[in-house]
Amino acid sequence: MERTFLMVKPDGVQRNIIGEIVSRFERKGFQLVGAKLMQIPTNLAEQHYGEHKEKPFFGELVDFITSGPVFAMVWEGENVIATARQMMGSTNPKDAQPGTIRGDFGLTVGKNVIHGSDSPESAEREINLFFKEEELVNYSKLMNEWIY
Ligand code: DAT
Ligand code: MG
Repeated sequence: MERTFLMVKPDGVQRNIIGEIVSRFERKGFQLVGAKLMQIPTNLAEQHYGEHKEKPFFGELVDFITSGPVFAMVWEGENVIATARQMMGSTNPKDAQPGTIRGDFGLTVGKNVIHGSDSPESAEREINLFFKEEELVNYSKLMNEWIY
């Protein structure tokens, strides 16, 4: 079963929408297999956003993601990587459709509420960056018979 890394960013935590965001993925049918509230150290932030290190906004991005606690999660389900990206909406909330997380809760690209892996390779890399194997839980839910 496919897994992805999702993270409520510091703005989402401060705005009390962790529950709202978790609820959307639960209701969709995905299964939570790991989660923690954490303060990201600078070196982890720089690694996580390594692909953007040449971008003009890199410093701002690292400052923002380390500015307060985040809620890091691993979710599992069929096609979860691409579907979670669709549920998040476009990177810039001004372009994100209503009904998506960024479309419903964000206004500016700097504070866009949620992070989600964009490919199987980034999902694997990011899950391993944020979670140890023993922090992820393998379990089955009876409800899955009504989803799959
Ligand atoms: P996404 O988070 O949708 O995967 P990304 O990987 O291109 O988007 O960029 C990572 C984060 O960097 C994004 O969530 C917000 C920030 N960002 C992206 N483009 C930006 C820009 N032009 N100015 C400021 N911040 C930007
Ligand atoms: Mg990205």
